[in-house]
Amino acid sequence: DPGNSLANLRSELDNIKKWLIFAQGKQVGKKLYLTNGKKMSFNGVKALCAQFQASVATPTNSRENQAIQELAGTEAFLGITDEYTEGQFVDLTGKRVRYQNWNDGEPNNADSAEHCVEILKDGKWNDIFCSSQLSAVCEFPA
Ligand code: NAG
Repeated sequence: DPGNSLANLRSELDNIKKWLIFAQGKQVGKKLYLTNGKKMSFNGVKALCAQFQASVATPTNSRENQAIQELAGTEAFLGITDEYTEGQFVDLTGKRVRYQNWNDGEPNNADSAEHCVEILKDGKWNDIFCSSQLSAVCEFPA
């Protein structure tokens, strides 16, 4: 019966998702974070994540922030910029971000040219050049 084989397929896909999260990912609520461990520019990360119908990791609370920090293990881009209006940090849908976790003295828009955001090893945020080469972490609907 085709309904049954579809159900089997679904349950097998659910299993594979669980293995992937178990082995490689971090899940917080309805979000799944994955990294390929590669360093690239912000546009590079955006394009990479888009290939998988995913977005750039964008923490909206401290649990998500910690998951991204642990997964990346190093500096990584977040899906947040002030490239449209200086000092106004928005997510990739253009929505102003509420949760923020800036390092002391940040964002400082160094050289008047830091319009992207990196998560540092300790989980704090720093504004940084979008052309920097940083780790790629994508965000998927879990
Ligand atoms: C610099 C950072 C800058 C940060 C400052 C804090 C780079 C290219 N620049 O090294 O974003 O505001 O430290 O002291 O990493």
